[in-house]
Amino acid sequence: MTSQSERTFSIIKPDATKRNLTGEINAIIESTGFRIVAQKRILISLDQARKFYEVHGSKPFYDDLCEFLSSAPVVVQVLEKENAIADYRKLMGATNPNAADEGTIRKRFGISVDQNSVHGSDSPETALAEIKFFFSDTEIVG
Ligand code: 3AN
Repeated sequence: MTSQSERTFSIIKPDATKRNLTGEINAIIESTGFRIVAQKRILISLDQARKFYEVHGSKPFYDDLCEFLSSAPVVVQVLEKENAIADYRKLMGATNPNAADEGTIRKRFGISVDQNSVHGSDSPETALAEIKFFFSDTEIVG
């Protein structure tokens, strides 16, 4: 990783993997300058999902969100690029696909505010914690 590079954590969510959109989403990610430096397709347990989304524990949508994330396979990824965290948030678009800008992943593929196809870290601290949650150092080969 060069000194200017930054890493962010991404999830291609169940609504997208079910519709066979992994390749299309990855093509967008790569064509906008991100390197996918680690990636695996996994089934997240309900317990893991609850831990991952702990910060939303008090929100009314927490239970549904955790059930959704563990309802079908997801693809977890580490993306690398200069300014990766902010740039991936921009590429994903707003949480609600209806409010997302044209050309964003959520505008293109998102179904609803919960089934919005992708997740991306929102800060350097979260990115580090989220990457560590799913990947060991030896799984990130650059
Ligand atoms: P983002 O993923 O855009 O950073 P967060 O972190 O506020 O959004 O919320 C995490 C996830 O919780 C969202 N990706 C979405 O799936 C779900 N979520 C957020 N707000 C709502 C809501 N009002 N109703 C249902 N699900 C929501």
